[in-house]
Amino acid sequence: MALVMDGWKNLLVDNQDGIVTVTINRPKAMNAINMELMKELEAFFTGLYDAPEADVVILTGAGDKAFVAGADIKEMAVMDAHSGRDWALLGERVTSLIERAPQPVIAAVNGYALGGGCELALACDFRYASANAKLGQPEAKWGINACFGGTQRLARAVGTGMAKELLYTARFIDAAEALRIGLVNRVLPDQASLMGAALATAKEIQASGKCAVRYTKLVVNDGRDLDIDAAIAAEAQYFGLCFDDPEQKARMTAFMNKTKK
Ligand code: CO8
Repeated sequence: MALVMDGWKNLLVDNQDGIVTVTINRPKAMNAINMELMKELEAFFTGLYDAPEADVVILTGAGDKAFVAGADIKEMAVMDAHSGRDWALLGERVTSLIERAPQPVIAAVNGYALGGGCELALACDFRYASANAKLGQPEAKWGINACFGGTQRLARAVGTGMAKELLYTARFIDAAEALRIGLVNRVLPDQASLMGAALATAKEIQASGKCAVRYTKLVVNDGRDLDIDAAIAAEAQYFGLCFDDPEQKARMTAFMNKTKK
């Protein structure tokens, strides 16, 4: 399956010279994720695995109010144990697809990123936020636990104690607090500068070796769950593989020939 650009009901997809922006587009519901939207995300991110034309992905939300205000509470309200579990499994599948996508995925958090929205952002490689962003895991307020991987990824991003505090209290935090605790890497004054900064960083990544970036993503992700000896052994394996890639020869030769700074 290749990258699909058109025909989505809830996604807008744009490819600017290899930088693919995916906009979650359900602004009337603050981009809340219902089943239909989640299945589109699953199909889109599955397609990315076989999309050599995509170098870097930016994930954002339509409008200037919300990245994603969570899973659709109206749809979840009537679920039972079976449909709730299936919904959670679908969400976990999608967040894992994002986390393991071959391309780096940057979350541009342009407003509310709550519950499943915060969890989607957490599955991305890193997050930038606009100054009006509010992030949080309010699930406990609705009588459920976070279930798109949030209990695990939030703790890994900000530490267990901070994650527990946010999960237990259902509190929203603002962009400055998210920056302070390391949940986002940068805060930009508004949506335009947020998208500009995400695009500029995507271009910087694009200028690096494609294989090098992809292997780095793999080894950082995989190494997180290994002990240090196994993790650095994996690092050496990927390092070796880089030398099979023509780009390494071309880039180092260009340095020696002084044809590239
Ligand atoms: N689900 C459905 N609709 C939503 C959601 C949502 N999560 N968030 C907002 N909307 C809708 C509102 O219902 C409203 O629609 P309508 O105009 O038809 O009434 C519209 O968006 C605008 O929202 P508001 O009028 O409420 O706008 P405000 O600016 O007053 O407030 C807020 C914005 C603060 C975002 C507020 O809407 C809110 O608190 N929303 C809920 C946020 C939330 O708690 N999200 C987490 C949901 S739980 C979750 O994500 C669990 C995921 C993991 C579980 C998966 C495993 C099963």
